[in-house]
Amino acid sequence: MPAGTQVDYDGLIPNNIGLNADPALRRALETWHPGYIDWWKGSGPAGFQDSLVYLRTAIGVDPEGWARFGFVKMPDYRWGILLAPAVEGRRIGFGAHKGEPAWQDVPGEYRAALRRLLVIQGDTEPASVEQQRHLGATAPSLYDLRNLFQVNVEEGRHLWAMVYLLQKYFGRDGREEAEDLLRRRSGDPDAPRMLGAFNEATPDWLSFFLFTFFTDRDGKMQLAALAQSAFDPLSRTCRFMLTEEAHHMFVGDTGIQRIVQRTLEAMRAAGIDDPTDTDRVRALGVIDLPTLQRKMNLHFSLTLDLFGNELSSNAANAYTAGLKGRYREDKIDDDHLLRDATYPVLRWRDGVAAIEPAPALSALNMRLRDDYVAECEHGVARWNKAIAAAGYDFRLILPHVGFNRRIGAFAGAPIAPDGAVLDTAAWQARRDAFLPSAADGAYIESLMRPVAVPGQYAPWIAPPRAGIDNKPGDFEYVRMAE
Ligand code: BYC
Ligand code: FE
Ligand code: FE
Repeated sequence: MPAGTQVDYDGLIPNNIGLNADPALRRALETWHPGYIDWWKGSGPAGFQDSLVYLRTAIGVDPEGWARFGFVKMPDYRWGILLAPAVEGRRIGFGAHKGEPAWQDVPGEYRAALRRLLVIQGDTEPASVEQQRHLGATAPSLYDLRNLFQVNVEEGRHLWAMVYLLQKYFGRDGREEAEDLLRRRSGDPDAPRMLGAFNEATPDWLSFFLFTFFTDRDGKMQLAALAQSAFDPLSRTCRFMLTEEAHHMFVGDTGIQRIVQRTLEAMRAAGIDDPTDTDRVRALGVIDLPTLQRKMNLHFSLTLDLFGNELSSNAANAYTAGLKGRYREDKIDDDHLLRDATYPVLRWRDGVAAIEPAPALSALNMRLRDDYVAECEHGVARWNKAIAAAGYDFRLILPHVGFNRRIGAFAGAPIAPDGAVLDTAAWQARRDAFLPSAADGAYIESLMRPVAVPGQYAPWIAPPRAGIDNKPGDFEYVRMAE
C-alpha cells in the first residue's frame, strides 16, 4: 500500500497523517474541535441538525473507493484530515527551486506568504457554509436538500484541511489563525470573510446552483494551482480536496440543467414560442431564461473578482517561490520559470478593452482566470444545447469579463454584458437589464417553497436523471427529526 493510504478511523479525528504519533498536533486539533462544532451548529445549516442525512463520508484516499454512504446526523459527520498519497521522490516543478526535492516543511523565508495563502483558502470554506445556511428551509426536494448538506459538510472538511496545515506547520501563529477562521462571518460588518464574493448573500436555490457552478469552480482552479506547490503537505491536501470538489460543481451544473429543462418543457406545453415573454413564462411558475441570464451575469462577475488583479506581484512571487503554480503546471511544455515569457492580458485603456502582452510571471492570475473562463464556457454550451434542441432561438452567454467588476483593471468600468462600452449613466439606467432586479428576486423567492416528499420536486426544477449512490427515485435522502 503506498505511503499515506492507510486511514485511521478510530479516534475523534479520522486521518491518514499519523495523528496518534503527533501528540502536539493532536492536542491543537482537539482543542480547536469544540469551537468548530459550535460554529457548525450556530452558523452552519439552520435546522436539520438532528435529521438523518444520506451522506458520503471520506474514509480513504484510494481514488477507486474513498467514500462510504450512509445516514448521519450532520454534527456527527466524521470530519477528517486526509491527504492524497505521497508521490515517491516528488520534485518541485516550477520557479526558482525547480528540480529540488519537494519540501516536507516550510522554508523560513516563505512562511508569511504561505500562511497568507492558507488563510485565504481556509476562509472561503466556512464562508460558503454560512452563505448557504438558510437554504434548507426551501429545498426543492429531499435529493437537493441532501446535496446541499453534502456540499456543506465537505466545505467544513476543507476548513479542517487548512487548519491542519496551519496548526502543524505554523505553531502559535497557525493556532491563532485557526481561531480567527471560526471568528469571521460571511457578511459581518465587523468581522467579514476575506474575499468579496464570500460576503454576498446566497438567497435562493438558483443562486446556490450558480454559486456551486461558478464559485466552487474558482475553488477547483485555485486548489489545482496550489496542488502544484513545492510544499508537499499542501499539494497532497489539495489533491484530495479536488476529489470532493467535483461533486460540488456537478450539483451546480446539473441544477441549472434541470431548471432549464423544466422551463423548456413548460414553455412548450403552453405553446410559448418567445422565451423572453417573461410574464407568460412566469405565469407557468418556472424560471424564465432572461432571469437566469441576469443571475448568471451576477455570479460570474462576482467570481471573476476572486482571481485578483490581472497583473499581480503577489502571484509572481508565489510562483517563483514555488508556492502556487499554474493550472496543470505539470502538463505545460515550457521552462516553468517564465523569466522571459509574456502572456496576453486584457487591459482597460482610455475606455477601451485591449489585449496587451505582459510579463507572464505578473500575469498568472489572468492566466488562471482564462483557464477558468474556458471551463465555464463548456458548461454554458451544454445548457444551450438543450435550449436549441427544444427549438428555441435563445442562447445563454457568459458576460464580458469586464462587466460588473470590483477588482482588477475593469473595476468600475461601465461595460455591458455584451462587451459594449457605455457611459456610467447609461450603464446605471440599464442595470436592471444586466443584473437581477428586486422584482426578479421577489419572483424567485415566490417559487422557493420546500418539497419534502420523497421523489417529488418543486415545479420549477426537473428531477435528476439518476439518484445519488444509484438510489431509486423515491429514496428518502433526508429523514426529518421528529
Ligand atoms: N476580495 O495582488 P492581488 C474556494 C486583495 S474559492 C477582496 O491581485 P493576489 C471555495 C488581495 O488579497 C478559492 N480582496 O492578489 C469556493 C491583495 O491584498 P493584500 C479560494 C481581494 O494575491 C466555493 C490585494 O487585493 N482560494 O475555495 O495575486 C466554496 C491585491 O490583489 C480580492 C484562493 O483564493 C477579492 N476578490 O490574488 C468554498 C487561493 N482579490 O495582500 C470554497 C488563495 C484580491 O495586498 N488565494 N484581493 O492585502 C490566492 O491565491 C490569492 O490571494 C488571490 C488574490 C487569488 C485570492
Ligand atoms: Fe471547498
Ligand atoms: Fe466546493
